[in-house]
Amino acid sequence: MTRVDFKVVLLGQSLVGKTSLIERFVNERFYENLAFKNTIGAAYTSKQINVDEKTLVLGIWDTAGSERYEAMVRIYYRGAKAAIVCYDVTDQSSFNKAKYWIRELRSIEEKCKIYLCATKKDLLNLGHDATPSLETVDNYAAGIQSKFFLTSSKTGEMIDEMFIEIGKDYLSDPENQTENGLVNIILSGKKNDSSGCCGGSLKQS
Ligand SMILES: Nc1nc2c(ncn2[C@@H]2O[C@H](COP(=O)(O)OP(=O)(O)OP(=O)(O)O)[C@@H](O)[C@H]2O)c(=O)[nH]1
Ligand SMILES: [Mg+2]
Repeated sequence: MTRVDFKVVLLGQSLVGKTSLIERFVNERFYENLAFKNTIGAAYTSKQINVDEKTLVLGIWDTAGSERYEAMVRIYYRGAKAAIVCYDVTDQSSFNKAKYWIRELRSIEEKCKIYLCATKKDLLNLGHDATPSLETVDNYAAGIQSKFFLTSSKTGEMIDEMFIEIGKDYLSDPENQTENGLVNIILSGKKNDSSGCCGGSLKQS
C-alpha cells in the first residue's frame, strides 16, 4: 500500500463543535459539555484512513474559534490541502463566520479544497430550525464548488463519510500526482498520535 500524509484544518466560530467532530472521528466519543474547554490556539491530531487501496494519514489541525485567536488560526491553515469549515446548523451567525473563512481561504490558500460542514444535526430532530435553511446552504455550497455535509458529533452521522470523501478527493486530484503516477507525500507537521480505536477502514495512525 502507498502511504501519504496530508494536512486538513478545521475552521469555524467558537462552540460550533470542531473539537467534538475530531473527538468523534478519532476516538469515537462525544462529550455533552465541552463548552468550558474552548480550544486555545490550535491542537493537532492524526488519523489513518484507507481509501482505494491507499493508506492516507490525515494530519488534522483543530483551530480555536474565539476571535482573540484569529490571527493565530491563519498560521494553521497555511499549506492545508483541505479545510473543513464548520457552522452550527441552528446558528445564522456561525454560518456568516463560515462564509468569512471561506472567502479568506479562497483568496489566500487557493489550492485548499473547502468542505462546508453543518454541525449538530441532532438538534433538528429536537425541533430546532436550520438557520439558514438547508436549501440556502446547499445552493451556496454548489455556487462555490464546495461539498456540503450535515453532521452530528453526538450521533456520529456523516463524519466518517466526510473524511473518506476528503481522502478520495485528495487522491483523485491531479495536483497531488507526480509524473510516475505516485501520490505526492506531503508532511503534515508533527505527529503526536493519540490513543483510541476505530472500526471499518478507519484507523488511527
Ligand atoms: N447537540 C450537539 N452538541 C454538540 C455537537 N457537537 C458539539 N456540541 C456541543 O457544542 C459545544 C462546543 O463544542 P466544541 O467542540 O468545544 O466547539 P469548538 O468549535 O471546538 O469551540 P472552540 O474550541 O471554542 O472553537 C459543546 O458543549 C459540545 O458538547 C453535536 O453534534 N450535537
Ligand atoms: Mg475547540
